[in-house]
Amino acid sequence: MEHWLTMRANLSPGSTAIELDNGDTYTFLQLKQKAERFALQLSNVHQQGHLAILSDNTADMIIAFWACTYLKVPTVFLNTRLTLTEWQQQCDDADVQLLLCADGYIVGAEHLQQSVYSFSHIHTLTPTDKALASMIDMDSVCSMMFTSGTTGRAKAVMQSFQNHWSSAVASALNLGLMPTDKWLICLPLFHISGLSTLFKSVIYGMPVYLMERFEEDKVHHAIMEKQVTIISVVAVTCERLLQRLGEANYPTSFRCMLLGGGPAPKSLLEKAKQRHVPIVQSYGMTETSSQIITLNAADALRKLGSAGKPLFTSSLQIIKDNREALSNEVGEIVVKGPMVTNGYYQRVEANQKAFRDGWLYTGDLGYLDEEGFLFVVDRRSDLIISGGENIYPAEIEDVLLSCDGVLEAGVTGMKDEKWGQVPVAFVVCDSEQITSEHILAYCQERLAAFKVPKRLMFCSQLPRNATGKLQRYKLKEC
Ligand code: S0N
Ligand code: AMP
Ligand code: MG
Ligand code: MG
Ligand code: MG
Repeated sequence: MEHWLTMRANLSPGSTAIELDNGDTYTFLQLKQKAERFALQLSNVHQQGHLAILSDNTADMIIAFWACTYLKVPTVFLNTRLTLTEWQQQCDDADVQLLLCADGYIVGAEHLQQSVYSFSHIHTLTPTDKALASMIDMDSVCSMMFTSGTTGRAKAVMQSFQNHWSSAVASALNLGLMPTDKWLICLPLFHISGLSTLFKSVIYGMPVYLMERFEEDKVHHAIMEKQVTIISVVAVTCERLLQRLGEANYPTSFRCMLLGGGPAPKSLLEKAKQRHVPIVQSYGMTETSSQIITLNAADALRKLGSAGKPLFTSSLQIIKDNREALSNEVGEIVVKGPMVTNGYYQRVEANQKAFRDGWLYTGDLGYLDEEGFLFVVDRRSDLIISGGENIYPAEIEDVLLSCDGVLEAGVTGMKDEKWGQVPVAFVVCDSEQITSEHILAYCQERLAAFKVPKRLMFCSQLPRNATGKLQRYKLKEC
C-alpha cells in the first residue's frame, strides 16, 4: 500500500490533521512535509535498529513518529511516568539503538546507554538525501509498546501496520464516520489508547485535537467550544470530566466518549446516562491495537455494564476448561482478528502461552449473555490497573526483595476512590530496625510513582500454598 500519510496529503492536503490547544494547526500536507524533513534529518544519526520515543503528546512527537515510518524503523513508545531504570530495561528489551525525546526529558534520558537526542537537536541537522519509503509493508512492525501481558514482567507488544489499519477500519465500521468528526486526544500517545487515534486521523482524513496531557478544565473547554465530536477516556478521566460537567450538558454534536482501558464502575455509567453523556463502552488492550469489543450506541442503555460485541472482522470466545463456555458462564476471554498482534518481541515462551490456533488468550475473565454481549468480570491474573496504568505485582515484589533486610514480599491491589485500584505491599523483614520510609524511598528510586505501594504492612509470614507459591489473593487477610 502507498504510504498512508503521503496518500492522505495528496487526497486532502489542506484539511486539518492536528489542532493544538494553543490554536496552532497543521494540515495533512504540512504534517507530511514536516515528517519527511524530520526523517531526512534523523537519518544523519540513525543508521539502523529500533528507535524509541519519550514524550508527552506534542506535534513534534507525531512528526517524529511518522518520520520513523518513512525510514521504515519500528518506534518503541516509552511511558514518561517511568524511572530511568525502567526506561533502560525497556530500551534494552526492545533492542533500541537510539532514543528521541521531548526537550523536557533530555536531562533524565541522557543517562541511558543508548544514543539520545532531543527533537530540537534533530531539527538543527541538515537533511540527507536518503530515499524515503513510498510504500508501507503492511506486515512489518510499526510500533512497540510495553504491557504486562498475562504474567511476568513487561513485554513489548509488536503492532504491525496491518494491525493498526484493521483497528482503524473496524472502529469506523462501528462508530461511523462523519465529515465533521474531530477526535480529542488527551490520553498518552505512548499508550495504544492515544496512538490509535493517529492512524484513524490519517486513514479517515480526520483532525485530532491534541492535548499535551489530561487536564479536565482544558478538555471540558475543548468539548464545549472546539467542536470536538469524539474523545477517548479511561474511567478516572471520565469521572473527572463528569465532575467538571456538573449539571451542564455537552453540545449535541459531541457524539462519543469512548471508554476503555479498565473496568467501568456501574455508578459512573449511571451518572453518564443521567447527564446524557454518549459513553461508548469498550474492551481492548495493547495486544489488540485498541478496542476489539465495543458496545454500540444503540445498545448502550439496554446493556449498561457490557463491553459489547466484537468489532467487524474480529471474533470472541469464552473458554472454560478447554471448551466454549455456555451463555452466562464465566471463562477466559479469547479473541482473534486482524488487529491482534503477532506477538511479544523476543518472548517465545510468553507467545506460546498467549497464542493458540490463532486466538489470543487474554487472561481476562468474562461471560457472554444470551445475546452475545460481553461482560468482563475480572482482569488478567494479578494485574492491578491504577488510573488506566498497569501495575504487575511481581515487578514491585522484585524491587522490594532486592532491598536489604526484606526477606519476603507480596503485593496486591486495593480498591481506591481516586484511581480505581492502588498497590499495597506486605513484607517480612529480618529486623525491626528497617522502616517503611526506608523501603518506600528505595522503591521510589526504582519504580514509577504510580507503582510505589500506597501502603506497606509488616507481617511475620505471607500466605503460601503447599509448594511455597505466594497466594496474593490471601494477602488482604494478613
Ligand atoms: C489518569 C491520568 C490522566 C492521571 O494523570 P495526571 O492527573 O496528569 O497526573 P500527574 O499530574 O501526571 O501526576 C499527579 C500525581 O498523580 C500520580 N498519578 C498519575 N497517574 C497515575 C495513575 N494512573 N495511577 C496512580 N497515580 C497516578 C502521579 O504519580 C502524581 O503523584 P505524586 O504527586 O505523588 O508524584 C493518567 O494516569 C493517564 O493518562 N491514565 C490513562 C493511561 C491510559 O491511556 N491507559 C489505557 C491503556 N490501555 C490501552 O491503551 C488499551 C485500551 C484502549 O486502547 C483504549 C483505552 C481507553 C479509551 C479508548 C481505547 C481504545 O480502544 O481506543
Ligand atoms: P493494557 O494492558 O494497558 O493494554 O490494558 C488492557 C487491560 O485492561 C485488559 O487486559 C483488561 O484487563 C483491562 N480492560 C480493558 N477493557 C476493560 C473493560 N471494559 N472492563 C474491564 N477490564 C478491561
Ligand atoms: Mg547516552
Ligand atoms: Mg499496559
Ligand atoms: Mg497533571
